[in-house]
Amino acid sequence: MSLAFCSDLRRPLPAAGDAFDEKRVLGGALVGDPSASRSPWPWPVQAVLAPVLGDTRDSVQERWTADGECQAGEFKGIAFRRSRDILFGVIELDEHAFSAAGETRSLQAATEEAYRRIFQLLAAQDLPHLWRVWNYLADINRDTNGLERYRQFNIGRYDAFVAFDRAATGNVPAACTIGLRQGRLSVAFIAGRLAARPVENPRQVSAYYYPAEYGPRSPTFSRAVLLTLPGQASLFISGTASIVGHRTVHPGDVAGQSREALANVEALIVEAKRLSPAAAFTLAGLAYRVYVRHAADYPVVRDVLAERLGEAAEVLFVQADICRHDLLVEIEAIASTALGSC
Ligand code: 3EB
Repeated sequence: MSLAFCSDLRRPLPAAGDAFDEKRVLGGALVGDPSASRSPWPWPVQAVLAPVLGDTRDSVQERWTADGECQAGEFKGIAFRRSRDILFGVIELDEHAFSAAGETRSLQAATEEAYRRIFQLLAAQDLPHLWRVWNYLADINRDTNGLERYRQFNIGRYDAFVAFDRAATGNVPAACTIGLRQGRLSVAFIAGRLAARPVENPRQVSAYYYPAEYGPRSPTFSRAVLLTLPGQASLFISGTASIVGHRTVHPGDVAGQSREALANVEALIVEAKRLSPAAAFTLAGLAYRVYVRHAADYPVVRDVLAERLGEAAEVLFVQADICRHDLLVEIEAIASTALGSC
């Protein structure tokens, strides 16, 4: 069993139509303006409609590949593909469809429904362990009905975990939850037969223990998860920001926030190596997706990262909103060097 990540950020991916490659593809993402390349791929793709920064292309494609042949499926609006041991899926929901009479928090309802369907699918497919989730929603920092939309999202996510008797602390997936200008609620995920190990950051309060000042329900995610497959250790680092303890640090200082977020990523690598001493994770060897709130801050963020990671690191910069209004940058990463080829 193996899982590989690849991106066309630095070199073109094998084209669809290559029969061998296609069979092993689980799914992927298209980050940027999708108009040029409206999913010609015969596998589930999460469209992340957010401007790509610092690249001449309008969009970048990413792909997850398994070591064996995959089968496609559809379940209650979830497009998925699975190998024997790993499943990638995408669900998009129109929250307006959840604004039934009396239901004022339609995003919360849509979120709970998306996660309920995911948990039903994973049970039906007998691949119960949710490893990594990518959440995108419009207007993440806007208040509606007296509660910020990110906080509504957190209630819906939490309620679904509890409704399906899943742990809401400890053994929870790695995740990111990011705001876009428009579009439906979009949730992509990777799950599998084996449990991944959660990794927490000693510099931060676990998100699932955040105090109530950040919302009525805490966010349900791990700082990272470590996946140990035969001959392979993979690390999924969640969206990581300039938070120490549970507080935002360096408000208004995008360079300071970039350095602090990197220090948090580094702390997670140290933790991951402590848990899996044989794994060769390095800061420069990860594949990054970096969300920058203000496009004008991009050169500062790029320079701070280049200073720490070197110019050769694989970094995709995207303009998007972060879940706290005072956060200017968020960094997520995958240990792609430890993964197989695709
Ligand atoms: C933080 O550390 C920053 O709610 O799924 C990072 C990663 C953040 C995931 C989520 C939120 C989430 O709290 C925000």
